[in-house]
Amino acid sequence: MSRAASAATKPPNGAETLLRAAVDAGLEVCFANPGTSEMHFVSAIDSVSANTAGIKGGLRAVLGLHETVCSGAADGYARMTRRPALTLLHLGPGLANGLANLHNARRAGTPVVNLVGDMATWHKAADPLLNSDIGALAAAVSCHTHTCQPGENLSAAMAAAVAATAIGGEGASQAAGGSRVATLIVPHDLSWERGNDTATEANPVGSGTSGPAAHAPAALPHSQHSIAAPAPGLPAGAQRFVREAAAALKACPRGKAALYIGGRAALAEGEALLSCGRIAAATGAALLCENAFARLDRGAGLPDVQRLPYFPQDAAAELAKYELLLLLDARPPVANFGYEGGPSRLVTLPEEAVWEFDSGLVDLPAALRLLAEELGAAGITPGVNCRGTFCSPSRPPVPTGRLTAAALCQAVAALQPAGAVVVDESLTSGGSYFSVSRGCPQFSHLTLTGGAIGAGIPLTVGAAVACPDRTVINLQADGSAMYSLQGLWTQAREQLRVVTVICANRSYAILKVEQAKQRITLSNGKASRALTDLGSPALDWVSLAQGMGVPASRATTCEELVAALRTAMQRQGPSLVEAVL
Ligand SMILES: Cc1ncc(C[n+]2csc(CCOP(=O)(O)OP(=O)(O)O)c2C)c(N)n1
Ligand SMILES: [Mg+2]
Repeated sequence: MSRAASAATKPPNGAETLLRAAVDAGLEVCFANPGTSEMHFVSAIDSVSANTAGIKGGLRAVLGLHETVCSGAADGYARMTRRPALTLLHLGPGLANGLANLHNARRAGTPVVNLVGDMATWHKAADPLLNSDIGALAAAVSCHTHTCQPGENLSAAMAAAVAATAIGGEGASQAAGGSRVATLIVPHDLSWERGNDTATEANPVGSGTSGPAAHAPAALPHSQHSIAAPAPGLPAGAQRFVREAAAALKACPRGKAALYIGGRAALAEGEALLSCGRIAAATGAALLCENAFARLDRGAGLPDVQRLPYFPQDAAAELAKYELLLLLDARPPVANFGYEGGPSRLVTLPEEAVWEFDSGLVDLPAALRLLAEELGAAGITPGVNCRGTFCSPSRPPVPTGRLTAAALCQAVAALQPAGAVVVDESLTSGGSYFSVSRGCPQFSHLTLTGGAIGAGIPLTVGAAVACPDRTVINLQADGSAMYSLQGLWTQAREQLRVVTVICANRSYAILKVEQAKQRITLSNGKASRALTDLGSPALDWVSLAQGMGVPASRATTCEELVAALRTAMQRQGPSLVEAVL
């Protein structure tokens, strides 16, 4: 028998089986940072690669030079495709390095499947150097954690992990802050052993009904009005719920109701966002969105949504204007921190004045469409009879002169191409971008969902892999960028179309704001200031980027920034501009 023929008849090892099952379940990308216990996966990649194995829709492996890049990239990919990517991580320490961005993915409600190696089953008890409790680490962010066992059907284990990440999968209801991150832990010996599996039919990805029925999400109501059961399509109970919500909206005085949108409601796909705009136009309800949204589709022709302010007192003041609140795939807003004397939960309305629509429990686009019909809003057309609820095309002029944070935002809004994906981890520098970009050609806006900084650059990697035809723009605060700057190397390696604008204020500016806000006067001496100052030495972003293969330049005036952005937007690969503020 020839070598090739014998290879063909050899049963696949565990690593090949798991990767093949991932492909069968519809996964297309693996963001990887492997080690010794994952080497069989590394070797198996070619057997499932679209390029080398010629498998239609095979798996593309993308190397990240730190696990936070891999986990953040998986989040960015899922925010754009609404499908999970795989991460491949090395043992407990590798997973731990990826946790901050898995936390952000959990808050974003994005599906991610982590494949994490472990010590060989027979070696674990010896407690080798890299041994740790991987399950405990995974549990902090995962809705599903499973350690593969000897003799187990590995294809089924992978299919179950993928299914757990589906909407309505094992994760608790999305609007209640549930996770769609699944972690599969694979002992080293299982990855090399062969032939335990009879392949099972994997569950498809991305359908609202692919979660196993035994793991239907529990409804975690925050109000009297919650739909009690998962609803593919719109069953009678959901229809009744929608009609009752419509009646409540009609009965509410004009201007006293608000739609608060997040998750699925914030996306143009399925016309969910369009329905929100129509409902607002017909009823006079305000259209608010989460401050930390996973993805909001924005721009001319889409609803003009108001972002809830960051600081709790401001957010509470905004919410206090309303007597009726519809939470559309969004958790009830709470303060990000409990400040001395400050609020905790920001919604103070009685339970009967809060209506929750949760995409984990109901087909949200269908529910919003029905709600719009019930309110006589179905005929509302953006720009025609929408009473200004939708954004008209408008662009700010390109700025000139002194380069400030506001001018930086204006420059990006003036120049961003149609269909851009804007990854916004701009923190204090990006305050004005949301309003100045409202009339831009349609784009997707992604923000920091879980407050764990260092998401921006990794999110661009995933978004650009997901959307090769769209320009990804990263509004990136300098301190946060330093948590995951090695993602720039992956941008260069994969030649991703990403324009990074570093907001180089050489400071942890937000922490200075927080210090002042909390009136901490105990000490504001040199040692204290040193903990929020990044100026000495100043980070040289041009060198850092160039050192990783990303062309870069520095801008100190608006004219320099505009020229650099114009050049960058033309490039097929990545580039970076350090905007010195
Ligand atoms: C993982 C993690 N570590 C630390 C923090 C605390 N933190 C919040 S903002 C911040 C500094 C942000 O500075 P930068 O990114 O430069 O933005 P700027 O405030 O200057 O706009 C830090 C350290 C955090 N939120 N997440
Ligand atoms: Mg800064």
